[in-house]
Amino acid sequence: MKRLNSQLQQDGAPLELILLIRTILAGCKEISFRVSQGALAGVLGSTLSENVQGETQKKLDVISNQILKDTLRESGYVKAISSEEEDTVVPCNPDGNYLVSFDPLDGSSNTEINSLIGTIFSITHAPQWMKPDDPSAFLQPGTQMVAAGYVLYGPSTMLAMTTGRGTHLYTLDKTHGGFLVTDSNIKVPEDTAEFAINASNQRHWEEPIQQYVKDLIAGSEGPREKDYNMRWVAAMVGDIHRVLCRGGIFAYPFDKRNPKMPGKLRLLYEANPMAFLMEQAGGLADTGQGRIMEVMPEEIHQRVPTLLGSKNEVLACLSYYK
Ligand code: AFP
Repeated sequence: MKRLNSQLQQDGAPLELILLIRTILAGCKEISFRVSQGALAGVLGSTLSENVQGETQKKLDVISNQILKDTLRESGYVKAISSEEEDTVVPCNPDGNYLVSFDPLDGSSNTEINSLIGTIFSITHAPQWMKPDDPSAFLQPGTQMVAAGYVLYGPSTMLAMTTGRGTHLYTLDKTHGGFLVTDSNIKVPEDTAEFAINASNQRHWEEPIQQYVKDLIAGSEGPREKDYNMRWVAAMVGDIHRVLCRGGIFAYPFDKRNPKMPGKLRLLYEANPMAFLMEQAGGLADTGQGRIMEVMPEEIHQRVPTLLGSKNEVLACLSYYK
């Protein structure tokens, strides 16, 4: 099986980017180990603190964030990082050539039930003019990403990653500690009969998504004329992994509850990296108003509505917005 380095070289990734990706993955391997220790290492449960988004932090959120922060700071490749668990950007090496954004532990509410969780990351070039503590350099649209991926801590530890030359799946071989390519250039099926949405929020949705989901649930007796199945992992990494592997549509749509929070998912740490992976696998990623990767961020913790997945199903969903 092909190793990570060979795949990245084949895809034309420059040496420094390869070294940076390997640094991120070294951190993820440590997170994978900590996660697998669970209650034995006393890492489950919440801390007494909240992150900048007002969410109670789990112990593993804090541990995972610290591991990635320390690893990236020491590497020298990175000028600054932004993390879902940090109030503002974290300055690193003033001469670093890259910026890294990450959600250190997506789906952390799943830690207590030993269910799917993961780390999501994206990488962009660091502008020359940028001061390491200047958040404005992170306000680039997703089209500027040079790499993005997630590591899924499931029954196997898996990596999905793209450098803009297709999306590849890797599995961590714990016998020698390397990620091996187990599926290259994956293609998301264009059609699907599976959707993922938190239906308990239905009363807060806008009209187009209300009608779309109503028609999916109507199944073969409704206008879509086929029966759909629903799945919800409550961790975007788990839901997107399923969609990448066998198709589907994942939606966290616009929500009328709080105008300052039009969607739950964060543009930099969740929506953009997943959109890059999805598009590189032939799927679509939209907010309902346009391509996710073209959204110009206004602040690092910005949230956006998300519709991602099988091409024809996302197009069908978008037709309700027209
Ligand atoms: P956490 O990282 O705070 O656990 O949130 C996970 C997440 O942002 C995303 O991964 C899920 O799709 C979504 O929240 C699930 O949220 P609800 O099930 O609460 O709607």
